[in-house]
Amino acid sequence: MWSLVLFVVIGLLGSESLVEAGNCTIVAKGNLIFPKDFNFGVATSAYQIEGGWNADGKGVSIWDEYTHNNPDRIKDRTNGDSAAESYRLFDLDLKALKDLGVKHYRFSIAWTRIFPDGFVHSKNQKGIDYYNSVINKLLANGIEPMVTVYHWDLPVGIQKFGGFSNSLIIEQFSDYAEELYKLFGDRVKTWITFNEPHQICKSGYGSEKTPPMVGAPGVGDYICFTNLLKAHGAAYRLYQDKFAKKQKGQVGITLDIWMVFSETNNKTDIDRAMHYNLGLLAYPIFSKTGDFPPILLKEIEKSSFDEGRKRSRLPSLGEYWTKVIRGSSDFMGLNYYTSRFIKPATEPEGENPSTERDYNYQSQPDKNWPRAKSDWLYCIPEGLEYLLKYVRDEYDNVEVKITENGWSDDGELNDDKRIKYYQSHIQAVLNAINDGCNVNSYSAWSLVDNFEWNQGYTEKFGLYSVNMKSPKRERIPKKSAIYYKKLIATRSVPNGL
Ligand code: GBH
Repeated sequence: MWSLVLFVVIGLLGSESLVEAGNCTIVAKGNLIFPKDFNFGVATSAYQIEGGWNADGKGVSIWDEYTHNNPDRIKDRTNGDSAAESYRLFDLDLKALKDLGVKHYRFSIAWTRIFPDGFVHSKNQKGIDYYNSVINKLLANGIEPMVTVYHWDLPVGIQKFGGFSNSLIIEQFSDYAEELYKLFGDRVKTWITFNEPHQICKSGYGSEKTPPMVGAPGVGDYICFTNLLKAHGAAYRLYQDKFAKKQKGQVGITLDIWMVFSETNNKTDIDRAMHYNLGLLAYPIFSKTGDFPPILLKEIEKSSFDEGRKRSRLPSLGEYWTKVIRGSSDFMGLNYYTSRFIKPATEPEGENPSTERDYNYQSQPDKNWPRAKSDWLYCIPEGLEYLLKYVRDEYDNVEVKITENGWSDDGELNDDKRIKYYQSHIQAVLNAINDGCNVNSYSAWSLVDNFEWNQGYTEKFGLYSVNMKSPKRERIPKKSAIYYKKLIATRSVPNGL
């Protein structure tokens, strides 16, 4: 029923009008004030801001190793060795957070600061002290910590055993997560196990773009997804069994998704594409039946047999794990940045095999959509509204937190395009709420300019600029910081400054 309504809505708007509307603005619909229980915050991740890569007993992560060994793979040959120096200068971040008036701060913990070689016996008190101090200072200032357990910086000591290609990751990750619950769970009430499985698995295992550079398309990525889902499920159950009663927190996962529009408004294409991108991770956790979406299991098994394989490249999770993973999240974290138009491929897409070939759509932005500094990032706020409605209808109106959303540029202080992006996207969230979507949290990416992975410091996402020339790393508010502060204070979406 709901999906029929969605189809009609998309049908009515049509791709024509969408393209016309695709100018980074969106019309307000309904109530103009955010509900009382809706929270605004900002997000960062450890490797991208902390620096202090070997300070106080920290171990080496795959991003430390990768940037040190392959400087030419980073656009400006930089790394996260010092970054915004948040390890040394957290008080500057705290001041910015207070200035903004955020209700929560989403940050990640560097596994290698807690367990330098990845395993529990290598515990490092100084790393623990650092996060205790961050958490205590946040709480003392009325800011709730929202903690990502894993944001891509796997200890090299864990990668030695295969990382996410070995099912050992299930116990390795849940041992680490258990220690975090024990150490910080009296104060941290919102946990995110993994940030963006798509990036972890497709980039690092399906391709060689990021560490550990496995490069096994259509196979390595699915092995990684499967092990990651199991590790997530195990870490969720552990919290329920040992901590939930006393600590009363929530545990979720953050999925990254580009919304899709069909050039022909074909609902079958949209549904199939959404199962392939969001559903691959969301369906096992949030659907009524669990396991991977049936269409993926069927189609990928068939391709695998056609390729002469003995078994599917994406096997079912099986009875035991289906049960562990189904329902293993108290909310769905979503990182939304952008959207694409899709149409069925005329020639097979990508290498054989690969997730692209399994997906089998041509995917492109509309030529009128405004583009950020990042070549993949176009401003299309309609995508966020549609995504939230899609999740409402497909996943029984599960609780959603927007855990990232943001815009890149050269780092200018007069960042009017970033303001336009935030204005339109936060309005899209409010429209979705007015339409019954169960979303209660928004985190802007990012608090400060930081290390943008392979793009180094050439693409800036911060509300605050960081003086990278000075050891003091002064934070300077951009125009967008002042805009976001006003938005938070008024709990509405101001029309500019
Ligand atoms: C999110 O990824 C991440 O959670 C965050 O860490 C990141 O800074 C932010 O968004 C902005 O990108 O340079 O070859 O690794 C969103 C997906 C991941 C897409 C990085 C672009 C760059 C490819 N982005 N990716 S590479």
